[in-house]
Amino acid sequence: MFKIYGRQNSLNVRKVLWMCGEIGLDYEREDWGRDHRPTSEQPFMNVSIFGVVPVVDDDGFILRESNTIVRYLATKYGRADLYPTEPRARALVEQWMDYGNTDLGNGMRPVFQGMVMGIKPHGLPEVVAWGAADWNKQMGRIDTHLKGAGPYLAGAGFTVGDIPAGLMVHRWMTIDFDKPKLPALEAYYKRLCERPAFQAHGCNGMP
Ligand SMILES: N[C@@H](CCC(=O)N[C@@H](CS)C(=O)NCC(=O)O)C(=O)O
Repeated sequence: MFKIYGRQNSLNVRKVLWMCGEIGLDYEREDWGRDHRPTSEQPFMNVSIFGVVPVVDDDGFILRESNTIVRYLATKYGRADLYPTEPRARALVEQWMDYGNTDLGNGMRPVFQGMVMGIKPHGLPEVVAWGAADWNKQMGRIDTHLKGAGPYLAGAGFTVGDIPAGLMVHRWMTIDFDKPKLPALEAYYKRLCERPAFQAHGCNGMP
């Protein structure tokens, strides 16, 4: 049985849960991380010394890094529709995955940690203001991209490239702060919200 270590309100764990839903993979999950058992406890350290969730155990094969786990599942289950094998098509999907984990998250972190979690130093007003401006700028770029492409980030079909960024879009839509109107982004979010696996692990009431 595929086993997932990690709390289900973690954005990175949600990527893996969403992917399992997309491919219909059964799993068991143990709560680890914030507000649950700390990842510094020995049973978790025995699985991963890195102290972050998610970690998965696929019949003894231990893997961490949410994006890597998502790609591993697509490859293992032969889902070239979600993760193409043709080099250019694959690179376009990976481009969105990398962006979703890097530039798109820089502004999100202070906004989420400051406005939702109340964690310092990100909670400092000037840091939150910087984060909001940067996050809005990145979302504006996705909106512009979607106007000339889409309906999904890498083109005509839903791919794993939509998973990290899709969860960021969900969080951006959910947190109440000053945001520009971005119609193409909004339409994209609505499209994602039609997917049962995203309803379960994306637009499910958790930011
Ligand atoms: N690069 C890692 C980052 C993992 C990460 O930062 N996970 C956070 C939750 S989103 C975590 O474990 N936080 C500590 C905790 O929950 O105790 C990945 O993508 O899997």
